[in-house]
Amino acid sequence: MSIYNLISKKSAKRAKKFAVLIDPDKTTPKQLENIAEIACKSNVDFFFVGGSLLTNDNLEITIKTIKKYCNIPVVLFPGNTMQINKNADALLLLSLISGRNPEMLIGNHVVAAPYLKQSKLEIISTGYMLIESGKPTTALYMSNSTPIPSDKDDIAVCTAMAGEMLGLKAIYMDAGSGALRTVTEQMIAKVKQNISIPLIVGGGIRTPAKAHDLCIAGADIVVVGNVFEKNIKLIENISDAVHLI
Ligand code: 1GP
Repeated sequence: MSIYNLISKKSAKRAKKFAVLIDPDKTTPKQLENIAEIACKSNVDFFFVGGSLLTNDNLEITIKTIKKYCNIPVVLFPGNTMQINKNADALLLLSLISGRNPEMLIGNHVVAAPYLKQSKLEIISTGYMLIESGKPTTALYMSNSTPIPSDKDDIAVCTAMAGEMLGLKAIYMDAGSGALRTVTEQMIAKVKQNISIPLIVGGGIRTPAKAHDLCIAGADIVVVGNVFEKNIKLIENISDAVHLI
C-alpha cells in the first residue's frame, strides 16, 4: 500500500496517526536504535526525517539506521533541496502556502523535480502552513516568510482550502519545532471542517494530553520531535494517546 493510502485511510482501529520527527543532526546512531525499537513496540505510524537547517551529512545514515531496526515507513520532511534521499519511502513535497516566498512555493520544486523523478520516491504534495507560535522558529527564519497569526483562523481556513483546490494532497499546519505554543484547537477544527484531504499538525507538542486534544480537534496525523530529545519514553505515551481515539 502507498504511504499516502496509509495517511489517508482511516481504519476503524487507527483513526489517527502518529509520526515521530527525527532531526538527523541531533540524533546519534545509538539513540536512533533505541528510538526505532521503542517506536516499533509503540505502534508509531511513520518516521518523518528532516530539518529546516541540517549542518551535518547524516541524512542517509539516519534513514538506513531506522530501516535496520524497524519497518516503520520513513517519510522525508525536507527543509531544502539537499534533503532528498532515495532510501526513504516517501517525501512530503512541501509548498509553503502560508508564505509568499516564490522559492518555497515553487522554485525549489522545479530544481528538485528531476532528482525526485529519478529517485522513485513516493511524492506527497503537501500544502505547508507555518503558524505563529510565540517565538521565531528556525523554520520561519529559514523560509523567509511570515507565518499565519495564531488567532487568524479565517486566513488559515482560506489558505488550506486554496491548497486543496490547487490539488495538494495533504495540509501540514506547523507551529515550528520547539514552538512555545502549538496550533490552537480552534484553528485546527475550523481548517478540518473546510477540507477533505488529510490534516497533519505539528510543532510544540510535548504531552500525550496535547496530542490527544489536537487529534480530537481534527488533526489526522500529529508530528512530535523535539520533546523526545529529552524524554524518549514519551513516544509510547503519546502513541497511546493518539491511537486510543
Ligand atoms: C516541526 O512539526 C514538527 O516541524 C515537530 O515539532 O519538534 O516541536 O515536536 P516539535
